[in-house]
Amino acid sequence: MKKILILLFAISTNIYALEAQRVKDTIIIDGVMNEKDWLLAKWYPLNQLMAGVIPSHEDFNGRFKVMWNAEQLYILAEINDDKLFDSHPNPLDRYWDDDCLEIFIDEDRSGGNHQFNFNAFAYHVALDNQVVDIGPNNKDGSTNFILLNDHVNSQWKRNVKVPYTITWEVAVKVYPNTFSLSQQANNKAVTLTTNKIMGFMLAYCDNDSSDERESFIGSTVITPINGDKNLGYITSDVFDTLILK
Ligand SMILES: [Ca+2]
Ligand SMILES: [Ca+2]
Ligand SMILES: [Ca+2]
Ligand SMILES: [Ca+2]
Repeated sequence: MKKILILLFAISTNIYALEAQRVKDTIIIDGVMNEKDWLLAKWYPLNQLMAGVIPSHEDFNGRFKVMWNAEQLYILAEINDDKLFDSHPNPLDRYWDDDCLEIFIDEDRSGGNHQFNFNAFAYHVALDNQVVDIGPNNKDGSTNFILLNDHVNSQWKRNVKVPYTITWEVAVKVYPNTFSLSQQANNKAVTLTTNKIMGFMLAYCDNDSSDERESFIGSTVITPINGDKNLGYITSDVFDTLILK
């Protein structure tokens, strides 16, 4: 009984939420983790399989940190991937089947469907640092893949020593659900503040040579629906909670 009460308390107060510490100085997005600020943040694992096969440690392993200031979120991802693979030359073509870092953000933590709207964002950051999400359908009903490169600034570098770890530094502007493709001039990122709560999830699509991605691994425990855990691109209900400290 006591255990159940503690669990209910934990769920209701989100003590298991991810925490982002505030940047005190400056973080330079250059794929080099030498800022003192990064030492203030704790590592979170990327170890929850959402689709494909469980990778071996050599195939893929990763972890990340999150920080913030008024202008943007900062993400540091350390990725070990034995083969970098980008087989689709068009950045808008099946980008999820190439290696990419995927950042899920629900600014107001509303939850709900975001697949063809901006209730939440699922930024796919490709190896060329271009950023793709899906907007409202085109007039002919086809899917509208869009580049949102001005939302996400990222750089990555590989270490020169085995296992040649990738350090991927990212700055993300946080846009509200009022973001519009037709009213671009009115789009404004929100100013972030202490104690703000957002929906958040980080993931990596690992493909080494296959037609479809081999493993899709995220930060969040997802309860499967009909055996399927790959739900984050459809609904922000499955995102984690991120608290700005
Ligand atoms: Ca840096
Ligand atoms: Ca791999
Ligand atoms: Ca939302
Ligand atoms: Ca790979």
